[in-house]
Amino acid sequence: MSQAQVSIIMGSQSDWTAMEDALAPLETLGIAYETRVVSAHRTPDRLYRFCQEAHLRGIRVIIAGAGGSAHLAGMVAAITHLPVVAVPVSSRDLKGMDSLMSMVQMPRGVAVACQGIGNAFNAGLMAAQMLALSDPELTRRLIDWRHSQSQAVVEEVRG
Ligand code: RP5
Repeated sequence: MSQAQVSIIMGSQSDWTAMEDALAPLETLGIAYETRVVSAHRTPDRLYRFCQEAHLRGIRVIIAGAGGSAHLAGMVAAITHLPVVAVPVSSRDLKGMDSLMSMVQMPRGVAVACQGIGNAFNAGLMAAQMLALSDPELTRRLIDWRHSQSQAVVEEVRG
């Protein structure tokens, strides 16, 4: 596999079942990615190192998923200049509302592109759209994929 352009990080191995949906659009569109566990509160040194080195390794977009007090995406965005797409992972007690609120409400000056609760698929798609801005071939694949998605929607309701 070629050099990863997208890094998909998550706060815990337990986030994988939600986060693996991010892979589908990346694989369909031929974008190389990596997956890692990076926790803001359990592995702060790993977080810092990851953020400082990501752009040097060729990473261009970071997808960050976490549940609970999901400060991961905000901390990543605070350290690296790379775009950060956030996925609030559904939590046991508050069903992801806690994750959503802590990711979507970033104070002015540090931006995070927050997706819906558990919507890792759209995070992968958003990363692909960002990369397509500077890649005409990828833009063509993205347009073709969107076209086939539209074609797959039936017009007549089947009763
Ligand atoms: C967060 O706490 C993780 O992102 C995960 O969503 C949640 C629970 O983690 P585990 O206790 O399952 O490792 O840091």
